[in-house]
Parts: sequence; structure tokens; C-alpha cells
Amino acid sequence: MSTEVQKRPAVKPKVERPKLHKVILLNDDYTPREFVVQVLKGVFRIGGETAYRIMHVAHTRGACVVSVYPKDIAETKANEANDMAKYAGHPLQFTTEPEE
Ligand code: TYC
Repeated sequence: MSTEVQKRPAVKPKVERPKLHKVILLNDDYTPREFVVQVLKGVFRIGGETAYRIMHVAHTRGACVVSVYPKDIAETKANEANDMAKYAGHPLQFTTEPEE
């Protein structure tokens, strides 16, 4: 009796990891700083000090990466944050883009 050994293919097919997407906070001249911090804490589950720092970077430099997520989660969170701003009557905006 012979045992057949199934050979593995020499080259494993490469499976690309899906790209993560950045959520970016954009500065504007009107949204109150406290509101920005509140949205960061509520939607992105970021602690108070970090939320304040992210808000401040966006305020001084024009934009700041909030976090990275799989595409659908990044888009859902950005939409949720944009909806909160719209509902409150603030021009605050979050965008998403794929990581390099
Ligand atoms: N620039 C706003 C102000 O002076 C505050 C602010 C900070 C708004 C960060 C948006 O992403 C932002 N009231």
C-alpha cells in the first residue's frame, strides 16, 4: 500500500489585505471647538485629551487624521459625524480616503 502525498502548490496565491481608510477631520471657522471634541469622543470613541489634541491639530493645520478603519466602517463613522454636525447646524466635515 502506498500513501499519496498531496504536494502544495509551490507558490501560494497572494491575498492582498484590504486597504484601511483614513477618516480626516477638516477645519472650518464656525464650528465650536467643544462640539468637535464631543463628536470625536462620541462617534470615534476617543478619550477627552486625545480628542482635544486632534481638534487642535485640525484647527491649526487645517486637517487631522482621526483614525483608520476598514472602508465601510470609516465611511459609516464619517457619515454619522457629518450627520451630527448637520443636525446641530454646524459646517463641520469629516472625509475619508484610502491609506497609501
Ligand atoms: N476652527 C473652529 C473655531 O475656531 C474650531 C474647529 C476645530 C472646527 C477643528 C473644526 O475640525 C475643526 N471655532
